[in-house]
Amino acid sequence: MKRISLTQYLVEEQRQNNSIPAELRLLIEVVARACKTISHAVGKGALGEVLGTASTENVQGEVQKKLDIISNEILLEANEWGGHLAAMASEEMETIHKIPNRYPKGEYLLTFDPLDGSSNIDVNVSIGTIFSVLKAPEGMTEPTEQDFLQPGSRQVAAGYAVYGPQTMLVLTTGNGVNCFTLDREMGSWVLTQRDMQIPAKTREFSINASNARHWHAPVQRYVNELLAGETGPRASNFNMRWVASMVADVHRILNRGGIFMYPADTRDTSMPGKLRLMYEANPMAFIVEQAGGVATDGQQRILDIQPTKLHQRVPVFLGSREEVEVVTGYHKG
Ligand code: AHM
Ligand code: MG
Repeated sequence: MKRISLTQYLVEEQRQNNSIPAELRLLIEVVARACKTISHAVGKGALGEVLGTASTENVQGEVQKKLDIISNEILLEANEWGGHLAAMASEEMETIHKIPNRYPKGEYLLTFDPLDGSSNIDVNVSIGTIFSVLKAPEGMTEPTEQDFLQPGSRQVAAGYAVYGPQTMLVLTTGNGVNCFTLDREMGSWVLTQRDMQIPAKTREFSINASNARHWHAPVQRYVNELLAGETGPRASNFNMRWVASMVADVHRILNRGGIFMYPADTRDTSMPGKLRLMYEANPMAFIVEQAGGVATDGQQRILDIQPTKLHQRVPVFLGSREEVEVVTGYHKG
């Protein structure tokens, strides 16, 4: 097998499709390198003394795990000095992180969830990193939170790394979705899946069913139909999977189809849903659409939502086209 590295892939993409400017290429390579470092820390586990809880809370009032903080630091440090970014924002930081004055500034904005699936860290189940890249608005001088509040359709790149039995990087720059596997001996990312496509039909769904009593009527109706199987109105049996790491659930869906749901529920008032728009829903929606799938908040395309807050939450329905359209239709109806 001829091995194509991430670098070679990006250079060839730039040449053939002119879709990746040199600065964006550098940015992606730096993020990928940081993910390699995070993968290494994750892999050490107790031996690296990286497991367990830190004594701090993040802006959403969630207790931070040591690896949440370590991963955030790794991404910040790796991306500060390259000259490709104007600012960064993260699930683990209350406000934006501007590039310090000692370094040159670039034209991109990076957002990330440094370690997604935190509840799985200490039990050795797949976790990941999610990232999204936007262009800074024309004429921006000092970056502010406001500059990040662009709809997901304006993303120029998005991806995730999944730290599982293998470490993989899934990437889109708006020209399909490709997957790279980390060669741990060589320390390089190798292209292992080109142009990933989500099957339009599926018989597999993902939702945290322990919240069922709080769901709104459209989600109750939809999931009840799936559970009724052959004898219900959908006349088909469905299987269920829930890893509780969005990266792992989305990765499965990219490979074999499925629908992933994290709906709003009756307990939410000001902030519907659990997942965050800027660094979870938007990058995943971009990837899913680029792989032929659909991503909505129940009403509209996630990528069309105009963000109003950096840490805004949003209901998420994504994956195989047919099923996402059914549940979205129930919301609209
Ligand atoms: P996190 O970013 O704090 O890890 O939270 C996001 C995660 C997603 O990866 C996952 O889909 C969801 O939370 C799991 O939620 P639950 O604990 O309700 O199963
Ligand atoms: Mg997360």
